[in-house]
This record gives sequence, C-alpha cells and structure tokens, in this order.
Amino acid sequence: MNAKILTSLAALGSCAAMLAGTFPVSAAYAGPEEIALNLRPMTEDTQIHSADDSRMLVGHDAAQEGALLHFAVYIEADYADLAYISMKLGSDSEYLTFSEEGYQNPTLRTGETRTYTLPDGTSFTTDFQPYCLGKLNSQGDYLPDSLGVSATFKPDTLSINWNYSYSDTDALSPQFFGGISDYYSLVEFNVQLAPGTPPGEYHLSFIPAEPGITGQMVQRTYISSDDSVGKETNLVRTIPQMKDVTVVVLPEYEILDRTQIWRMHFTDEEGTLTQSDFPETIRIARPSADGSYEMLDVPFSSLGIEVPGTTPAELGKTLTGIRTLGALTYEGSPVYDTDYRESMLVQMAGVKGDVNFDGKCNANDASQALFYAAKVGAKQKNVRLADGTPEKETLAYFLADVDGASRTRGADGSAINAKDASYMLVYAARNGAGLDPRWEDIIG
Ligand SMILES: [Ca+2]
Ligand SMILES: [Ca+2]
Repeated sequence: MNAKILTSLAALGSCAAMLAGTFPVSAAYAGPEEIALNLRPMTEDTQIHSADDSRMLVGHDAAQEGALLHFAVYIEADYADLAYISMKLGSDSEYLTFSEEGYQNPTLRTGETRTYTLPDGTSFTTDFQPYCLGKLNSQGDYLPDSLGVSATFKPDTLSINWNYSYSDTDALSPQFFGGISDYYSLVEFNVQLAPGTPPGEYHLSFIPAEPGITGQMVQRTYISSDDSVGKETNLVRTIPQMKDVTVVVLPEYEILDRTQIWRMHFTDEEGTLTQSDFPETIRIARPSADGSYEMLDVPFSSLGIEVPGTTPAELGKTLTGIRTLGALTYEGSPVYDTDYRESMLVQMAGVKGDVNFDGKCNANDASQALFYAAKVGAKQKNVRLADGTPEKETLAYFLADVDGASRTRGADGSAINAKDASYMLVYAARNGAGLDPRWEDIIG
C-alpha cells in the first residue's frame, strides 16, 4: 500500500467518526496553541525527577559517576488524527549526549509479554511497548498502527520520524490510545550524563522546523495532519508548542544565602579585616535529588579560607572596591552558590554615599538613590543601582542606604528612600563648602 492509499483510508475513517458526532469537521491542527510536544523526565533508580516536570534533578553522586537519564516525549492534543511527526532534539552541552542504549522502537516487539489496563478498565496483553498512537482492534489485540518510527542518534541531536498508517481498519479511531493524549508516551529514550559533570543547568530542546529556500520546511520539529476530511488528502504542517526540559546537576554543597559570606566596609573604617569580621558559623546546604536540602551549620574556620589583613582603605583605592578572598570548600569539596558558581568569600569597601563608585558623595549619588527609591515605590521589577555583578549591586545598596547601611539589599528591613538622598545632598553641600562633614552629625 502506498502512502496516499493509507491516508485516504484514514480520511474515510475520520468521515465516519464525524457523522457519529465525535469528531470536528476540520480535523487539522491549525496552530501551536492546539498541539504540543512535551519532553519530560522519567523516573529511574539513579535519579528522581521533581514534581516540576520540566526539570530533572541529578544528585552529586550520580553526576560524579555519570548516569543514563531517561526521558519521554508526550503529545498534548485533542485528537489522534496525525499523519506525520518529525522531531529533532538537541543538547546544549557536551556533558549530555543522546544514547541509543535502551531505546525501544514502539512499533517493534520487545519479546516480553505484559498485561496493561487502560483508564476505562480494559485489559490487554502484548509484547509491544504500548504508546499513545497505538490501538486495540475489535478482537482486543494491541496494534502499534504505524508505518514505522525511525530514530537517528547523534551525540548532540536525536531525530525521530513517526509515519502514520492504519494497518487494520478495526483499529481506526481519532482517539489517542487510552483516550488521553499523554496517557502513554510517544517515544522514550536515554541521554548519557558524562561522569564528573559539574553542577549547573543543562538543556534538552526541540529544534523547530523552518522554511527552507525552496519553500519546503527544513525537516526539524513539526507535525502534519489532514485538513480535508473525506476529500483529497491535504496535509497541513504545524510547528507545535515545544516544551523542553532542563537537567539540573546539583552540587554536593551549596550556600543558599550569599550575603553571609560577604564582608562590607566603609573605606574610612579603621583596622584590618580579620577572621572575627565573619560569623563563627556559616550555614551551607546539602541538596538531594528529591529536591530537599539538609542544612549544615559549619564553623567558618572549616571553609578553607585564609583571611588576609587588608585594610578597608587599601581596598577602597581599587577600581571596584571588591576583592575576592578565595573559593569556599567544605570537606575538600567546593561550595556552590545558587547560580551554580563556585562560592567565593568576598570583601568589599566603598565611600559612604557614593552610589556610582566615583570615589565621592555628591548630588549625582543623591539623584541616583532617589530614582531607585521611586522605581521601587512604583513596584517596577528588576530595579538596579549598579550595572554588574550581584556583589556590586549589594555594595551599592550598602553605600546608598546611608542611615541604615543594609548589607542585604534591604532584606533586613532597612531601605533606600528620599531621606538617604537628602542626607547625601547635605553631606555634598557641606563638603563643597569645605566643612569636612561627618555622617553622624548629618544623620543624627
Ligand atoms: Ca559618587
Ligand atoms: Ca535608608
């Protein structure tokens, strides 16, 4: 049978279904709002996927050893009137490679017979692995009902093409197997996580089809369906919604609140930085692959950092006023921050009231603080004082909040507001008049 006859058979079947009132007049998927391909993590012993299905968490030990991660592609759609599904998936990291190991083509027999029960209570026995586009015929036999599924594995891409075919007219139905489109997966496969993969986020994504130079779609991810029920076959190509997945490789130790490992000074402070400037204990977390954290309060002295005797004045002379003292380690393992960067102990110093880091406090700083306060008051999002790193933003906040000196960007309840700006203006005016102002006299 050629493809045209096969699809015409399907059109006849769709027509019968339409007459029975169970099927839309036009069965073509017209746009991505109607149909989605959904890449989801599947549970295995080496890792547990979180309740949030778009992420797979991999624990530290599994990442050290390397793990075979199991994924499935599901369809979210209203009806199984699909003619062709082309999928191309890509990995954004050499640490994640598509693996042919364990791949099971759903149209081939597995050799292992099992019994399954559908949501309506129907039971059947088969040595196929049931999938969303399979069918039961009137004898109750499970049939894959596809001309074929082909998969091409490359380390950084996986191409899968599913072809429509109804091999048995008994099985003809616009319903997905099990009645729900994502009751069964469309296809399942493995991805190899390389041994020693560092903590971080890695992505597996569908690569969408694009119009080529000849007007034909460049074959990546699209679906086609039949838009003229009972008439000539007319396949409509649609780029569906594509729901990707993030693989999160967890560190062994993580610091959840970075502010506690930052030390901030004003450049006119006396003395040198010593270990006593830091809290005696630091809270670090040990994340697990089920999404929970074990909290550990560890002595600062166990974090592997030598605190050198730099004075705030010396530090203040550097361009940014920010100095990295070293990376935190605990029991020989690096401690990571919440962005999966190795966590650093940072010392920072600046001139009080100098929001723009030019070494002096004047009207420019006051207006910058005022703008910031106004934007925050207007509930604007992602308002920033300084362009750059979180460290620099935190230092800018500390310098701008002249009456509160918040070291936590206001999380301690102290805020930047119009009062701070007016203190800055007074300070600048007295300084301009050569009065050698002191902040304690201005703030009172
Ligand atoms: Ca300034
Ligand atoms: Ca303030």
